[in-house]
Amino acid sequence: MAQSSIPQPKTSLLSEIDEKGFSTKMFSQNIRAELMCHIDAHIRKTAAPFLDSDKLSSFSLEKMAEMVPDAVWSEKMTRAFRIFPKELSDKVHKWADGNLCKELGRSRSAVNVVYPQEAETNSKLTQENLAIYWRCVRPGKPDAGRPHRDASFWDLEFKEGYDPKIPFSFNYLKDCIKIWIPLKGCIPTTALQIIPGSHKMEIPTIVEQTEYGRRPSISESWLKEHEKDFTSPKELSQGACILFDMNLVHRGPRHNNSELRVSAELNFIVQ
Ligand SMILES: O=C(O)CCC(=O)C(=O)O
Ligand SMILES: [Fe+2]
Repeated sequence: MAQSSIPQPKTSLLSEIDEKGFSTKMFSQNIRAELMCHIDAHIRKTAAPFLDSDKLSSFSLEKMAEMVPDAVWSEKMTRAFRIFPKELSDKVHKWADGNLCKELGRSRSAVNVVYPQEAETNSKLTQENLAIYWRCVRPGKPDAGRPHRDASFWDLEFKEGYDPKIPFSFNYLKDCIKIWIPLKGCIPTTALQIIPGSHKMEIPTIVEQTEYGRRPSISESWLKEHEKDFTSPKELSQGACILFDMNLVHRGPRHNNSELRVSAELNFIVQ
């Protein structure tokens, strides 16, 4: 994959992302409802074996999630099972292409595909499925990951031979924007939290061996020093999605809200 990109004039949206590391945009209510409908069905199906069948439809999604033992939850909620089916991911990509591409001063866009092992894990996926996926953070559970920069993950993935199957050459730092979409239960204490301006900072990061493989890890002392800088843009609780630089530090917080926190995310690659 080529790492060079043609210098292009900066639009105001691009300048804002370049300066602050992020921007927000109202997301489509209709697509949000369709995505939630798919997630609702997946959670209900996961919970079904642990419930009396006559109670299935009357329980809230929160109650459903509560019925699922942690080990089953972890297995059924690996990323391979949280990737949206093609008809839904196409809608999200089409929305982003129609609403953001021009504003970013680019003429075409693409989204990377799933990892080959995910298509093996989930028989409903093919290797061509776009890697647009959802997350669900249950109250009081460790479902959210550590603070990170997505660019550090890209670095590792490309080194390990991942092919995103983008039909044009692109630079994964300059031509890629992360989109995080709130779907349910996203209030400032549960929604994505970011450190504005952190995309331009020097941040000590190492690569660690974890139970999930090699993972980048930001130094604990840096995180401690910057704990007070994490913030959640207020627009997220009003239905806007956030667009952010691949080097911006962010995290999904653990929370104790009574509602599940559900969101979707994708890498939006533009040329
Ligand atoms: O939603 C989360 O918990 C984390 C999201 C994230 O890391 C991302 O969108 O890149
Ligand atoms: Fe991330």
